[in-house]
Amino acid sequence: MKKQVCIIGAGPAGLLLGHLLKAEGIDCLVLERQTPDYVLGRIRAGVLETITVDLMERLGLDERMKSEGLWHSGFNLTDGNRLINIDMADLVGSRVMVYGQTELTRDLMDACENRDLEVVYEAQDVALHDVESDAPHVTYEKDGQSHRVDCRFIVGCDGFHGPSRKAIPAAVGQEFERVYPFGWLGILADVPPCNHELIYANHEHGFALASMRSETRSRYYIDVPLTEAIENWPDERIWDELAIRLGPDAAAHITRGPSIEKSIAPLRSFVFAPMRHGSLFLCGDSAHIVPPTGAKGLNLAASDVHYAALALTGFFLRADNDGVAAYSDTALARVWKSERFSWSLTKLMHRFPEDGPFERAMQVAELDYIAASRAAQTSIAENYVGLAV
Ligand code: FAS
Ligand code: PHB
Repeated sequence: MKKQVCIIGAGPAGLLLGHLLKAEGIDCLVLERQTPDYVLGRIRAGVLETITVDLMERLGLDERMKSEGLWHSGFNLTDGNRLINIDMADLVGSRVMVYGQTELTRDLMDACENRDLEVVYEAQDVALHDVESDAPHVTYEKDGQSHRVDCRFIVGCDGFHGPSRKAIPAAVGQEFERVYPFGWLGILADVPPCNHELIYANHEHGFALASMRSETRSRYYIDVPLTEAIENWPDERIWDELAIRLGPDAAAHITRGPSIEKSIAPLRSFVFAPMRHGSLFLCGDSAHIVPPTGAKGLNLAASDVHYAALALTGFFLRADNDGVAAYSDTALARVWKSERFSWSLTKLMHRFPEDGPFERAMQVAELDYIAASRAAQTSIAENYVGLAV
């Protein structure tokens, strides 16, 4: 089979890119190892920046998001003694959309047929070949048959554990990493949220986040040691801990209920450079991971895809190679700013085992400063809604 672009991975990055390229008439194919249900079964992101909303709008795929999603013009930081509201609408004239990654991925999946975007699910043993040449190819197994896709470019949208990043020689690639000493235990429950906006809490018991998927479905997180087993956390124990960590005001509004999903995700900051090598582009979690505190992971995948689509459209429609040549630096510039913001919010709102009284006093002083400074709040708001692409 011959395609202009072969995309590996049908998560949000792969599907968004597939739609953007098809919308420009560029012939592409998406290869996904899992089934559609498996991909939709992963509960991940919940907050969308302007860039992600704009891309869905540009693709004409924003109808359900606009009707079922929630615009949030603010969010909150608390350390039990106070609730600091970051009013994004007032501070930077912008807002975020609360709409689950599952729903966004479903909208992208449902629109594939209309746009004639071919996605091969359950494609096994995907392998990349000759990525340093102008004629790379991808091989995969499907239903016991071997398949080969010859293409001009390969785009690795296959997440942190996918094969694409590993196709870049170690001598070329550089890795930057910080692994955090805790994970996020998240629960999803069909109960109304305890607040109309998100609350991030730094409590002596640890971190907590009150988020949501709708006005009847809530998403909560607490941090737990990385070694923690989910079996040790029956629902009631999680609700008790949330009531303590979120503070008395929020606790008074928590509606308890059975969890419909419960999982622990490790926290990591990770960047791989370069994000293009020869005819291989990397987009999304295949090139970088952020701790979810800044709600940046999915949105960074969207901005990578935005830059990759511009570069590939320039190449195929205008024989312009500048975008391809500049892709890695352009994408990494925004990645590093989001990595910094996600790391700084994680440092501010979590208790690190190695921290002593001085570090704790620094957290309190920083929250004091944020509570009193419009400039500090504006900086946080500007980063949370998403920096310009
Ligand atoms: P994905 O991992 O989503 O998709 C990669 C795809 O490639 C998968 O479908 C996988 O099956 C496929 N694949 C892998 N190997 C393959 C192979 N060999 N062959 C073929 N296919 C292969 N981000 C936010 O912006 N906001 C949040 O609120 C937020 N909350 C989060 C909460 C949690 C608990 C977690 C874990 C993450 C959160 N994130 C959040 C980050 C998350 O949303 C990711 O950044 C996002 O899924 C990245 O999308 P992709 O790059 O498409 O990678
Ligand atoms: C979520 O709703 O899943 C969520 C929201 C904000 C974050 C992380 C996760 O920072």
